[in-house]
Amino acid sequence: MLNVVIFGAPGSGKGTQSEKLINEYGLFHISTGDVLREQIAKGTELGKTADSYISKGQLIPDDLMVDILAHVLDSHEECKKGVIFDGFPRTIAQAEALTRMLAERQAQVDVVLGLEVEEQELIDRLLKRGQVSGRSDDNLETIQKRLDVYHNQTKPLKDFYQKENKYRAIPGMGSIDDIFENIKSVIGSL
Ligand code: B4P
Repeated sequence: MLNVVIFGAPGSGKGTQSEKLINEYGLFHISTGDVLREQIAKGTELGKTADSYISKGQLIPDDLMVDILAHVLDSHEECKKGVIFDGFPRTIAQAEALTRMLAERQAQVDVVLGLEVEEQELIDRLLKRGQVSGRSDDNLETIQKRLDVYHNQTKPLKDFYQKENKYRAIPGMGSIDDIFENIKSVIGSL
């Protein structure tokens, strides 16, 4: 069983590399961004709440996000074979909750893959995606807010997982395949 957290700023390639990890290792993929966007598309109460935060570039409150993740973990047997956590945790409180939730299931985070990408490249990628995605958060104003949120609330997790000796830096510039080769060698060395 392998539990991987894929970590990085908005636009760093978390979703992109997750797709490749699923194919290579057969892990179950939990993207909290995808879960929230699905609820928005269905027009549920949760979706309406989520949209009010996402469109402003803010994070969904921790308590709500942790409940959502626990529900996903409990409703998919496949999680027992190992999970890619994509976009979760995004705060220290979420990281502590993840440690607790996995411990209750006799599991742990095995590795945190930190995709490291220069700021201008992040902005360029998200603006490019915004031309086709229709996402309410892929515009310049919201991207800037998301990057601020990342620096203030999410980046401290790098330190958190470095102290646990779980953080592995992955250079996230360059071709998608080259980045993935690097990821495979990190996982191979575990
Ligand atoms: P996410 O869906 O996680 O969105 P994201 O940070 O933009 O990452 P994503 O995975 O989509 O993009 P990627 O880097 O792969 O979150 C959206 C919002 O949901 C958050 O802002 C927040 O409001 C809310 N949310 C989600 N999880 C939450 C949580 N745990 N707590 C609270 N709130 C939460 O790719 C970006 C683009 O770059 C793509 O177009 C891709 O094609 C391109 N790209 C990737 N790799 C590339 C490369 N090597 N070269 C060139 N382009 C590349």
